[in-house]
Amino acid sequence: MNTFLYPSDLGNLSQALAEAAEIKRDRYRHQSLGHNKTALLIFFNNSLRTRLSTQKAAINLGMNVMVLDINQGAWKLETERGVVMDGDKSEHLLEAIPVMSSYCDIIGVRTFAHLDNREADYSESILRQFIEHSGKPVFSMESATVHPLQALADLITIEQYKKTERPKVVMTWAPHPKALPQAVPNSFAQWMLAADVDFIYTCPKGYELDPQFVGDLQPEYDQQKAMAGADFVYAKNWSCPGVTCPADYGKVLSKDMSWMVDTDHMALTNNAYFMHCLPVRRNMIVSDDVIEAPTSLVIPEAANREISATVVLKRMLESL
Ligand code: AN0
Ligand code: CP
Repeated sequence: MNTFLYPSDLGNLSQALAEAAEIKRDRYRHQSLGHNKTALLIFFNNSLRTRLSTQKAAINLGMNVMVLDINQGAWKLETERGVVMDGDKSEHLLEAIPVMSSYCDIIGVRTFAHLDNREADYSESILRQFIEHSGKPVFSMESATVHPLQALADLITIEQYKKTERPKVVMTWAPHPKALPQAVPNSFAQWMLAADVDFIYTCPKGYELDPQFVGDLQPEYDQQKAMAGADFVYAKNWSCPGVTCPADYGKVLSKDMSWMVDTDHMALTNNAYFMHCLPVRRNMIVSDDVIEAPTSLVIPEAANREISATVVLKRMLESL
């Protein structure tokens, strides 16, 4: 596997889930695979879970691991070609990428959407430059439009906790004070549609996700109706994807607090489990009661990030 952005990069998902289950039983099973191999994890944005779980995954596989925070100690990078570099950026990505790749075997990149230019974000312009110019396998650690390590961990979690063969999984938009990327909901929807679950999502008007990720699936605008009978409720905020109104791309269109997931919402479900990728703002996205309930999976879900990253690094090591 040379790139990791989409479920199709893993091929058969049942096979990947079987590998995840095997790794969960013994996470050090493939420790010789990464001997004398180095992973470089590059962060343009903050992270707690991705940073730690991906390092741990590399350790599980016997790899060496290096972490670079671009905005803390490295030179500020220009990412656009043709710019006269007379500002605060000292180095261009086009030099930085081959230099960084000369020190490692596999590269992970976190580079959030900037939310001001839909075309640049939706073409994954920064991650694509790494893929094109590094000559190394590259995986997204949340890039402009996708967060596949999260979605794979979410799928592993659903597989682990489901009580029926084909559970009903409902993703709901929830309010947040700041504009957030669409990467998490894009990937969650894309992976759920690729997996064997009954998936719907609900959001206010204007928050429709890009057909690249949801195909022709339309949202249910009535949140209460969507929640009825859910086995899993996956909450997430996202900013306007600009599908119906491109001029609104990246904007906060609603802060309607009635969308926050509380016990009244959960009462509509089939005693559903609650999921969120974290970090989460309590009493904006989800009430204290719901996130602290025994049905909240946020901690095991985060723990499964180590498993998803181990599966992905293992696949990349196998094809070096
Ligand atoms: C990010 C987001 O919504 O994409 C990262 C989530 C994993 N969240 C925040 O910036 C709060
Ligand atoms: N869920 C997730 O990716 O968390 P971090 O932003 O802390 O890595």
